[in-house]
Amino acid sequence: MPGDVRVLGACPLDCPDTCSWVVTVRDGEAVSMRGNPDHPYTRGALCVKVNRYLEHSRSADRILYPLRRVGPKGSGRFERISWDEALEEISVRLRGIVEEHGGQAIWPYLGTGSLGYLQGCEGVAGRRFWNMLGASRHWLNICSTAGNTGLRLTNGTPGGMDPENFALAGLILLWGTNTLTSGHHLWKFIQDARADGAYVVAVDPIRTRTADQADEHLAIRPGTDAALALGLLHVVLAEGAQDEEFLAAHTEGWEDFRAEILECPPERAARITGIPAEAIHRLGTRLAHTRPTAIRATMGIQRHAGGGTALRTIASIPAVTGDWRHPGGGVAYSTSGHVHLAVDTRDDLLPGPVRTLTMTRLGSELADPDSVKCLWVYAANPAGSTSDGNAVRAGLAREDLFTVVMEQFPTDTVDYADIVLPATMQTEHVDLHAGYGHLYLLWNEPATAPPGECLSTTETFRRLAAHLGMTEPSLFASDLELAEELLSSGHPSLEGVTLDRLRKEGWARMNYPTPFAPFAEGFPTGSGRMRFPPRGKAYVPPRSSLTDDGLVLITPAAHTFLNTTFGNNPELLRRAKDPVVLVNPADAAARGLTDGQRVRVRNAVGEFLADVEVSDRVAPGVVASPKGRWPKLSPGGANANAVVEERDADLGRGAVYHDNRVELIPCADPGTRQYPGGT
Ligand SMILES: Nc1nc2c(c(=O)[nH]1)N[C@H]1C(S)=C(S)[C@@H](COP(=O)(O)OP(=O)(O)OC[C@H]3O[C@@H](n4cnc5c(=O)[nH]c(N)nc54)[C@H](O)[C@@H]3O)O[C@H]1N2
Ligand SMILES: Nc1nc2c(c(=O)[nH]1)N[C@H]1C(S)=C(S)[C@@H](COP(=O)(O)OP(=O)(O)OC[C@H]3O[C@@H](n4cnc5c(=O)[nH]c(N)nc54)[C@H](O)[C@@H]3O)O[C@H]1N2
Ligand code: SF4
Ligand SMILES: [Mo]
Repeated sequence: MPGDVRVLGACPLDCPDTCSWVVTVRDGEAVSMRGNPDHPYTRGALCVKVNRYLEHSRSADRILYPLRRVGPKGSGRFERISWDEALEEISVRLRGIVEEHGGQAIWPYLGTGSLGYLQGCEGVAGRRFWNMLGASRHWLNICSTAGNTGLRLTNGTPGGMDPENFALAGLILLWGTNTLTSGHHLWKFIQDARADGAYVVAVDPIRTRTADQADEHLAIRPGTDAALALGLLHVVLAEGAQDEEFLAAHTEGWEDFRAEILECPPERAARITGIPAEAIHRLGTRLAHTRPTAIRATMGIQRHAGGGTALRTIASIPAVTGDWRHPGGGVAYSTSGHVHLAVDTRDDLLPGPVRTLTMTRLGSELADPDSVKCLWVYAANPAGSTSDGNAVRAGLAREDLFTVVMEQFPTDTVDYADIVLPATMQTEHVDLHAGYGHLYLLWNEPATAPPGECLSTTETFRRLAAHLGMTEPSLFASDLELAEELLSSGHPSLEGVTLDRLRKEGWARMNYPTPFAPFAEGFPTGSGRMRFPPRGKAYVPPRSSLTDDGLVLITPAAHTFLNTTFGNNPELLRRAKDPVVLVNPADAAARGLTDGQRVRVRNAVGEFLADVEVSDRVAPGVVASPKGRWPKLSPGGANANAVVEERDADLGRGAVYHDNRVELIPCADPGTRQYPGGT
């Protein structure tokens, strides 16, 4: 229509694809949003979730004004207050807490609701403000840290292949990743490779929709991937297919690692992984003779006791085969390691050394009444997304805890807040983004004015700093100044990428060659050499392997939600139906369970309710129930995190969402449901 304006933006969600979107604005209203057809990775498509983003931004339950609690904690009863009242109450409380208990009694709990460098976690929004108060550090370990740490130990960086180069591969391993659900834009590149004859293998305990589309599916026992990697490499060595030249020039620790491989023939790997030895042998032979081989592993694979090591050992494969020489060969986990924006958290503003608090330990940390006095939650929904949901809620219920939540929607976490601050959504604020599944930077220009009195994260912290009488100039940098600063690192990958250009064009590829073989000439490890796992450190078994009691629960990405984001969208909830737990026919029969029957999924830490879906998509001994449900919108008022233990993975203090044992108990009381707009 004449007068329509096209505004370019970026999807802020925790998804590797970081799509470029085009919003059409008519008379100040956003009337449509679609994937940018000009963006080489987005290629015109968003996804089933974000296709509803505009509708979601206009939902009736959007939080539009600052709120103060009037009911008991957890009740979600609030009264509207002004921003001035909210800032005043917060200032008084924060000052009191700092004076009485020290700044470290404040926990700034930032999640992955936005990956923005201004508004979200990639730029650690708010950190300069928290440094002024001497608040505790926050370790965002909930998502990818075990794998990141494993890859840093191996390659010096979590960065690896350019996912676009999957189009060049002859063999593709989709290893612990559900591409068609949790980052589907890679699929087009996989299909390009297939058109040229590539063979695609999915390695996943679940026969996912991605596994359905692969040429072969290996149903691995959860948490045993490193053993599979060793078994495959055993075959590569037996075939004499190791790249001696690459090994000599670019690696260290090969002799030890070689000995480790030789101790794990396919038969041994088969016993550990549950994959038949012949299948390991066949795939090992393919791997030995197919250059380039591309491996896609994402975060699901590292949510186990040995998850960091799994990435470390898998990342050793292309160093043995020499795949890193070739574009289209190697491992793609997260391209974040290739992003060199200048994030300056100004830690020099801290009054002294401070402790670090770990996201997945929220429940136990809050259980200590002397530790945390103020919990400040932003872009996070811990009551729905964090381990040991019951402990989290018990902690949030503490009367003496001052809880502030910056939110867009009335989540379970919001229900426990003392003060709620209304937050803008992506179409209403400025941001700068980099994908973790591609090599582009994206600019997000706001398409509309914020509704009600919503403020962006940056603006909220600027107002707080002013209200507290702070004068440090860097606390008041404007969004555009912050963006300029981020782009000013001087790193060669950013040469020619200016703010002007980003604002005009919406996105820019970082300066990496096309095609890209990041480690063809060496690794960013200091020595320049890739480091194989030391002797005895190539496989760490999952916790679930320590006992045979019960069933191993995997809580993977839901197709219709993004973590708990969209968990209140009526249409997506309708499509998702009631929570299910996939159970193998043998396990169902052993427990007398039938399809559709509601069960308690239970262990020592808690329980949630789900309907049994009898299915051979999971092997005997494994059950699966997708993440992302809002507890208060679920039968029984709990989601899968009620049975996830507070425990760390081997590296990076990663979370263990897929490494818990449960039992299924028939449920006499079906629980209540309160879906918005439902019955
Ligand atoms: N639709 C949708 N998309 C999402 C998300 C979402 O919630 N919904 N979440 C986003 C987030 S937060 C992230 S971090 C990313 C990446 O998140 P993903 O890596 O996609 O995470 P998961 O779905 O947990 O795991 C991927 C696959 O790994 C499998 N898996 C679990 N344990 C093992 C194992 O031990 N070995 C192997 N081989 N496979 C295993 C699971 O069965 C699952 O199919 O996805 C993002 N994309
Ligand atoms: N059982 C189980 N649990 C899991 C996982 C699993 O595999 N299994 N995966 C884990 C993973 S990978 C992740 S990343 C975490 C994610 O866990 P969280 O970081 O808690 O992310 P979400 O659950 O999506 O909640 C994000 C909230 O931020 C809000 N939000 C979005 N944008 C903004 C903004 O700009 N400003 C403000 N103030 N708020 C905003 C959204 O409305 C939403 O309520 O969940 C983890 N939880
Ligand atoms: S969630 Fe992922 S696939 Fe969907 S629009 Fe956002 S970046 Fe794209
Ligand atoms: Mo994540």
